[in-house]
Amino acid sequence: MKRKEPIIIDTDPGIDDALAIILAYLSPDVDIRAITLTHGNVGMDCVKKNAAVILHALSDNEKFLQLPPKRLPVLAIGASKPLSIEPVKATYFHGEDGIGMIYNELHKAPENWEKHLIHEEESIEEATRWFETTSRDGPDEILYQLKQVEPLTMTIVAIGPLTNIALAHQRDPVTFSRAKRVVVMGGAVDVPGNICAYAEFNFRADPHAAKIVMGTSKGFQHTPEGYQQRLDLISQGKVAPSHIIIMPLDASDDGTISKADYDKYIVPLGKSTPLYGFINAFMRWSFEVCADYYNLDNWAVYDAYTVLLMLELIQDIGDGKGDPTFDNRWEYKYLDLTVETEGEYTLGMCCVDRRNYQKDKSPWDTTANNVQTFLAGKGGRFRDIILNTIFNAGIDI
Ligand SMILES: [Ca+2]
Repeated sequence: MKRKEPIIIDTDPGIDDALAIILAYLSPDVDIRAITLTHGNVGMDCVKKNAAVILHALSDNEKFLQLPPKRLPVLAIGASKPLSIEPVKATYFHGEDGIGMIYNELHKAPENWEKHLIHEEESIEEATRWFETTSRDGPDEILYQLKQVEPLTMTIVAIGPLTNIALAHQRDPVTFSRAKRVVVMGGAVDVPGNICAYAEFNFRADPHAAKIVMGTSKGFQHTPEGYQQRLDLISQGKVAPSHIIIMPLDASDDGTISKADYDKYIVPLGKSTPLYGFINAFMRWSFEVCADYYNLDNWAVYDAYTVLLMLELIQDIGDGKGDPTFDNRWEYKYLDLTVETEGEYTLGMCCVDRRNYQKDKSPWDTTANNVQTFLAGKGGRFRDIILNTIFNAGIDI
């Protein structure tokens, strides 16, 4: 049987988080070991409910379609606030409930969903669970999962503010460096921000955490030698450089679903399965917001696009080899990139030294960060893969 990539998804669902989790869950190449929750688009109470409801829709769907059940992911509750600043939210895009105001009429949350989140709740039988619980918090769950697998084999997909990821690194940097890579949705490098003029939401929502996570890339080399050096350091119980990847707003043009495709492929599915009923309940909202707020007839699904990038990176074990066609599909650079944590107008902004002199020294620190930064994706595959993987559209790719 083909090896599945073990992954952890760190998330703040969130409408595009919902689609990202569903895409990862239905992709045959990955095994979601844990979902760790962070503050972000909405507060932790809504994040917990939305995560429970997303996983319930997936589990309900498996039963409805009589599919073999998957290993249940662990749902771990993480940071409810940023490291150093006051929380910010993105209810303007996601709705007050974080998922398109669905719970009053469009989609009922399962009964007792709150009880399912309580660890060691004995009244809930094993067979009726749709996720596993844990006494560990989000950062500890990340570290726990990384210890369960061989070094440099587990990917973390971070699609919310980076608080849990930064805390995991701070609590145990050696174990943290066992991650194969961390694929982050975040930042705005050469384009304007979204939550404010200069910053993308996830980096603005916890700039200190984003700076810490970018800093773990110091010394990273995407080469066979760099890969071997990381393995050697970990086997000696030392901290190894982390492979930090960001999918900033720059790269998102290709990660969209159009209203026309939504109307053609998704709306007609209605409530024909539990999953389609759920997706149709929240997706309607995103197209309304895109039209009303941004005057756009397509929706950039950043978090799900980040999952696509993660999927296309799987073949690369961390030595920079892997799929030889990868570079035809993505544009990226390795940047000494850090994040503004003090600015009055620029909190959460990506800082990159674009000067073409003084390259012997990083302007930010004694050692340069080395963040693999994706600046463009090509080919419109995202739309095809989403439509095929989730909606069985049968499009030739
Ligand atoms: Ca998110």
